[in-house]
Parts: sequence; structure tokens; C-alpha cells
Amino acid sequence: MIQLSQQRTSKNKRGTINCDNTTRHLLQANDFVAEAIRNKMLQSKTLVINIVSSAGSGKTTLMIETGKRLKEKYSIKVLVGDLETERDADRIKAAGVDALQIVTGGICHLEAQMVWQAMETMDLTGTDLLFIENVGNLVCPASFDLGEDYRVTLIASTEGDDKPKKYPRMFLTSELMIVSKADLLPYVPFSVEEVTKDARDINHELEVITISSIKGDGIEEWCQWLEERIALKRQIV
Ligand SMILES: Nc1nc2c(ncn2[C@@H]2O[C@H](COP(=O)(O)OP(=O)(O)O)[C@@H](O)[C@H]2O)c(=O)[nH]1
Ligand SMILES: [Mg+2]
Repeated sequence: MIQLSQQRTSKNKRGTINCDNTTRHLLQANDFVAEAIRNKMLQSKTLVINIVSSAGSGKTTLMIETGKRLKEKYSIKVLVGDLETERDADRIKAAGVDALQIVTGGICHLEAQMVWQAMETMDLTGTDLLFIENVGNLVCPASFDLGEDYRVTLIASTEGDDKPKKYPRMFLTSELMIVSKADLLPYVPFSVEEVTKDARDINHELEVITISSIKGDGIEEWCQWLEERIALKRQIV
């Protein structure tokens, strides 16, 4: 039963109830596998990037455009999670980048053990860069470490600039926020300045790059961000 005094804290002024997270202990099993992935990828010096966002923010399109620019220079692979269909993996493979679909069968996020299973199917020998495109939503993927080196959150200009404060964990746990679909900025009520300010209120170290995968703006900066980190990963002894 909720104590009256709890309801009256200044934090919950308007009757909000903060629920206990009973799935927390399940995450410990996930983190154990995530650590095993991290160790494996450290040995092979593969840079692992976990790409997260709402559905339709442009993750797969960005994977394709990044692949087109970097695939001659680096060995790149993509694991892509969706509830159903192999459509995204097919799109990525059509662009000449090796991809494997992880069909979650209804689960709204990727878990480390799914990535581990996929890694046993896909030969990652000599891979410089492994992208993991997560299932599209800003909620549960935030809680599951996949053994990545960096988490990158996309937020499209079409989805509203109020999302960081509504889904703070995603922005708190990311190293980079990509504002995608920048070509649509003149037509939608979205402020890059506001979204950056809100996201940095949550995570003051968050880096920000504004991109249009369709027009190519910002892709150069993004590729440079990746190349610097591929080089750093190679240097780790
Ligand atoms: N205008 C515009 N549309 C984009 C851009 N990137 C992706 N899209 C479109 O947004 C839709 C969803 O993209 P997709 O890459 O499948 O998003 P995902 O669900 O996050 O993987 C598709 O119709 C894309 O063509 C962009 O930079 N600008
Ligand atoms: Mg996709």
C-alpha cells in the first residue's frame, strides 16, 4: 500500500507513483553475457556500436550510408534486431555490407545472449566495426548492455525535440546523439539547440552530430567519429 507521506513528497507533486523495478535482477544475467562479448571483441579489436532510437528514425538508412562510405577501408558487419521480418538485413546486404537479422519474436529490445548467439552464426574474424542496430524504441533497449564500446542514439527531426527528458535513460547511457533527418528541419517544429540542451542536462558529456542520410550532411563527421574510435580500439594491447 502506498503511504500517504510518499504521495506527498515534493518529487511526486502531481500524484506520480515511482514503481519498483522487479526486472532488475534479470539484468544481471544479461550483464554477465555482455561482459563476455566485450572481452571477445577486445581480443579481436572489433569496435562495437549499439545503435538505438525510436522506430523509423533512420537507423538502417544510416547503416547503409555508412557502409557505402567505409566498406572499402574497413571490414564492417551489422547485426540488426527486429520483432519480425528480415527486411532491414536484406536492405543492408543489398548495399554490399554483411548483415544478419536477429528476429526477436515479439521482444522489444535486444539482449546480450541474442547477440552472443548471432555472433556464433556470423564469422566476425577480422571485423573492424560491428554495428548492432537495436529494436526501435527508446525504452527497454536502454536497460540492456550488449557489450558495446559505444551507444549511439538517433533522434529524428520528425519525432519532436522533447524526447530526451521523457526517455532520459537512453540519453544518459549514450555517448553520442545523432539528430537525424536534418533535411526536414525547415519543415518541422524541432530545435536542435533545445534537444541538445535537454539531452546534455541529462548527460553533460553527450556528443551531438546532426545528419541527413539522404542528403549526406554530417555523414563525413560521423564517419570520422567512427574512424577515430576504430583506430583507438586497434591500439589497445
Ligand atoms: N527525409 C529523410 N528521411 C530519411 C532519412 N533517413 C531515413 N529516412 C527515411 O525514414 C524512414 C525510416 O528509415 P529507417 O532507416 O528504416 O529507420 P529505422 O526504423 O530507424 O531503421 C524511411 O522511409 C527512410 O527512407 C533522412 O536523413 N531524411
Ligand atoms: Mg531499421
